[in-house]
Amino acid sequence: MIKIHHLEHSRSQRILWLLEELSIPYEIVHYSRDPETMLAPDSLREVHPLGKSPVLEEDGIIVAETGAIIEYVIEQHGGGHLKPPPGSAEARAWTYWMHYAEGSAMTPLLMKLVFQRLPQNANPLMRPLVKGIASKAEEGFVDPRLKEHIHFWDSSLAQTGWFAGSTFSAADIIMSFPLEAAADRAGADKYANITAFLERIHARPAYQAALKKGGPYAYA
Ligand SMILES: N[C@@H](CCC(=O)N[C@@H](CS)C(=O)NCC(=O)O)C(=O)O
Repeated sequence: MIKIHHLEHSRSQRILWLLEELSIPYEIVHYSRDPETMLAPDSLREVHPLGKSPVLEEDGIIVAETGAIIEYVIEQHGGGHLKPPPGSAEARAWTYWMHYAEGSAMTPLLMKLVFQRLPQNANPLMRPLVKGIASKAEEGFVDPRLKEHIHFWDSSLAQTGWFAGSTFSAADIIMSFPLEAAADRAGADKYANITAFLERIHARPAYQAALKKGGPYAYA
């Protein structure tokens, strides 16, 4: 049976959701974050050297990286679901989003999170200075980049409401995390197509079932 090494409050939630959408039985190994550092416990490094979640395990096969896990599941167990027909324009879009979500969209979001947390981790005497530098970097560099990405998502969703063609697919699953995070901390909730997308995915029974099984999930 598929085993998912799942860290609370994390991107890993998408894999549980994918498996629920496909009605594939799976087992979850739960990991909690360190309450101070928010990092994963060292025990995850015994599963994969980088100690990040998600990691999929099946019959001795270990697969890390959300996109690679999604492709593995679709290929091995998808039965033709959640991926457009090979060779179609929709399939090319699907592959694009599969790489873009973690390769491009998450970069400015992660930078924003780092700059937001910098002042609170600084020496109290240095805090005002660090805060000033962090705000400058956020406003001058990160926020404009992030805005471009958010506009891009909103206009991509304008046509059909989904990322790869006219129906729901695993491209929507991988894109859910950047959109959720950006709605929470970067103003993406002010964009109509993004908000409608988030409402639609959150209402899906498989999304709800995955949330119940996965435990705490605050993507901020
Ligand atoms: N691009 C990787 C990112 C993996 C990743 O950074 N996972 C986070 C969860 S959101 C994690 O494990 N963080 C805990 C840590 O860094 O210790 C993927 O999509 O699988």
